[in-house]
Amino acid sequence: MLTVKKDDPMNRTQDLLTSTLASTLRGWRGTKSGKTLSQPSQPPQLFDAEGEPECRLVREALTELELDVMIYPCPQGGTRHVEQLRKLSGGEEIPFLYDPNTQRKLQGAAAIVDYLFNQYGNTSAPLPLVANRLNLFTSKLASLVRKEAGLVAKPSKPAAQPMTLYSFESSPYCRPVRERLTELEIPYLLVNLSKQQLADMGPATFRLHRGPYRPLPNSKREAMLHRYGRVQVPFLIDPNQNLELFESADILHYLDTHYAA
Ligand SMILES: N[C@@H](CCC(=O)N[C@@H](CS)C(=O)NCC(=O)O)C(=O)O
Repeated sequence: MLTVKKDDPMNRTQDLLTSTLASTLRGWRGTKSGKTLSQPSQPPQLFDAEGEPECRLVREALTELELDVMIYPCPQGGTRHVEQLRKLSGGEEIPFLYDPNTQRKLQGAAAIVDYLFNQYGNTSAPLPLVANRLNLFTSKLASLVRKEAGLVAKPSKPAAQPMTLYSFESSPYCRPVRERLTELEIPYLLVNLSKQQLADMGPATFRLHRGPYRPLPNSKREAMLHRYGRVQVPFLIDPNQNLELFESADILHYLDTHYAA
């Protein structure tokens, strides 16, 4: 049983408020998607930093396409994935996407968002998601309200195997977890669990529709419900410690306890 020390309630409230504000500044992009797409046989690899404005636009597109992706965090001052990034891209700039399914390599939010929609959505990127000046500006504002969170590396111990995080981009509870994974340079499979219907709306404990919760058939949500008994994000799986954990405060405490140096 994991013992969990609760964060200072004031800090926690402030954290959730600014996270909600960040999502509001982006108009809650990165919340919904259509029906579950078939996932490519290997997840694309994204070299990312949670607090970096261009990276946010890429992750919003990934949520709206409901695509899973391997995240290699590259915060400022980080070292763990820089060599891998340099080998693939020839430089150190993020966001950078490598798609092992097509061998395509893309640099920058504009090229990546465009590629993802064409390749996996069979359409062009909708205006609210393209990396134009307005979207970059509001993404910068979202980063500003989160200050340096998810941007700068902290001393950390390596995770031998990548973790898995169930999340969706705009979730105010998931953002602090993704920020911490970035700061600790922990690679993870980001499972995007977008909202696909009215019944998915609202917090897990207070859904906006009445009656038992029924995710769309053959969706990732349905698979999660069957496997783990509930659909709630964030949900972290750490194969290194054989651990599965709900609740953002518990996940943050766990990461700090086991991986911060
Ligand atoms: N107390 C939980 C709250 C988590 C929560 O309510 N997450 C929302 C997303 S922001 C959720 O899972 N909603 C249900 C859904 O997306 O189906 C935590 O801190 O992790």
